[in-house]
Amino acid sequence: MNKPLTTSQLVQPALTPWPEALAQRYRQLGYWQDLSLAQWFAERCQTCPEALALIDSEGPMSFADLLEEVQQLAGKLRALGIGRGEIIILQQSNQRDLPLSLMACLWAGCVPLLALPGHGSHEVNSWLHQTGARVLWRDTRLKNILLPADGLVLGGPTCPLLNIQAPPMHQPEPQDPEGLALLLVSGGSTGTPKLIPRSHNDYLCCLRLSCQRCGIEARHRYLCLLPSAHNFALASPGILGFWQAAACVVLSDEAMPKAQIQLLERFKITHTALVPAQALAWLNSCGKEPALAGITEGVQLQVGGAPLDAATALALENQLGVRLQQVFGMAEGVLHYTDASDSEALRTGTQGRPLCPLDEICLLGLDGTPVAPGEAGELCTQGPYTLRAYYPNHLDNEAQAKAAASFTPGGWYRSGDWVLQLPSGHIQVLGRIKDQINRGGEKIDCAEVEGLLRQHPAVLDAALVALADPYMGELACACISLKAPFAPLASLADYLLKLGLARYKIPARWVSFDSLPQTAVGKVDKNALRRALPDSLTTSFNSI
Ligand code: AMP
Ligand code: DBH
Repeated sequence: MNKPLTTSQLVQPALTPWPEALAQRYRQLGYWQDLSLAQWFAERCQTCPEALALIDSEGPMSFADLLEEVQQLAGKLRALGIGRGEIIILQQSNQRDLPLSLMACLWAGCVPLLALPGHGSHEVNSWLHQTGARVLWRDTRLKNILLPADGLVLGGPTCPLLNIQAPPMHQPEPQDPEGLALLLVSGGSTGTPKLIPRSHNDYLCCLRLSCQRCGIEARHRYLCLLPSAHNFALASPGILGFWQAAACVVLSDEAMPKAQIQLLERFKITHTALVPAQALAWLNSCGKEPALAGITEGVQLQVGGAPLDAATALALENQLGVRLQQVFGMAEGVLHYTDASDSEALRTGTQGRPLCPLDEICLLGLDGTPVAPGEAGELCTQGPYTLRAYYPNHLDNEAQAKAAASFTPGGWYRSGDWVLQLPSGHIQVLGRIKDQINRGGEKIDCAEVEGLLRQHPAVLDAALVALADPYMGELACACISLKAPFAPLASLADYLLKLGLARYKIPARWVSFDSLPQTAVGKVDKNALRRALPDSLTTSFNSI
């Protein structure tokens, strides 16, 4: 049972503001410019109306087309009675609908919550519940969505937006630039997927600086292959960062490496971004068909989201001829980039330097105190585009307390990443201290999946551990102790799928234990579990 909420929990705002002194500094030094995202968008579109903004499978759109479409959609949202400040859950694939619905929400003064296409009804229902949202705007069909009585589903062939007549909204809804602009979804390190509130000022700061740092110009073209609702694809510099430079973005859902590479040629792409698993697949394709490397030659390739080993990084530069840029980021904020001017060792062996001179980095040891220079520690940070608290979860005290534990008493974000920092400021990511599996950039929160498995009538206890995988980096292995006979164990996957859990979170391997090993305090001992797994599992298996 949840305990009653305390007053401080009740008053926690949607977006916890930065301390006044920091906010002043960010503003004085020009990192915060007091514009709303919609005002920024209007300015971008009006400075170069004829320029190409976007290409997808339906064809091209100019910035003027974009603006007109957004103004019309925003007018229709209004006519449907969707009000200022309402949260709208967006779940769209990599087509124009994602940036259009995102900007339309912002134009109308609503708050878009950016779900990824891979999220299932389990995740979407938990956000509907947590935020009290009633509108879901999506292009895929999800079963078992629990909308409130006044709920509304937008998108698809029966979308109410298609039939409603409404005047376009010519001016964007005025917004507080320091207030909540959008909600991103974290990979999560506690049982409930966490929501990340981002303000207009902070999000514009990170996309503007990313655009500068990566040297984006109007003549460049970005191929967006990662889910465009992910922070990497949206703002690092991503779709919005390329628009900041009046450059064109090409959106594609293409999943096959060879066809992805061919898109580079077809659309004269200069930049793209991949997670390491995709980068490995590109290397593999070019190994089989060397002519493909003629296409990748000279392309600026960003790789991030999960660890990239130095040998693969070098192979990307040498065999694909790309200009590699490592990106270490998180939807919570702070970004690190390597630069073209870095030495080969820094480009291939580190995850880069912080984006902003005002990003403050501190490495804490396991005892919570700062480590000596040159020693590894947990990356903790504050800065002009790093959150001060997660979106509150008033319905779940335990999740709320765990989310609060991701911050130091001074409000710095504890990333859970175990890193080294070189004197040059470059970071090397050594691993994680949070209980999370990184499946090729998609983060699986162990506690979340374990909690669901424990609810199965035959399961006594469950623990997820990571297995190394040559393609995905890590895969999830579920270790299960049973309280009633159940076979085959792997059919627990169907149970998780029926609950609506995202497909990428379904464990790839299932191992039965009489009882799970425990630590002295009675927690499941994951180190002992990993040691107990048969070698055959950890050395050879196929990715799902
Ligand atoms: P998310 O919570 O989905 O925003 O994922 C952020 C996490 O992804 C970071 O805290 C890191 O654990 C991981 N990550 C992102 N980029 C990199 C990278 N370049 N190398 C290693 N890990 C990364
Ligand atoms: O993994 C991430 O979340 C990530 C990686 C690179 C990210 O959010 C980003 C860049 O902005």
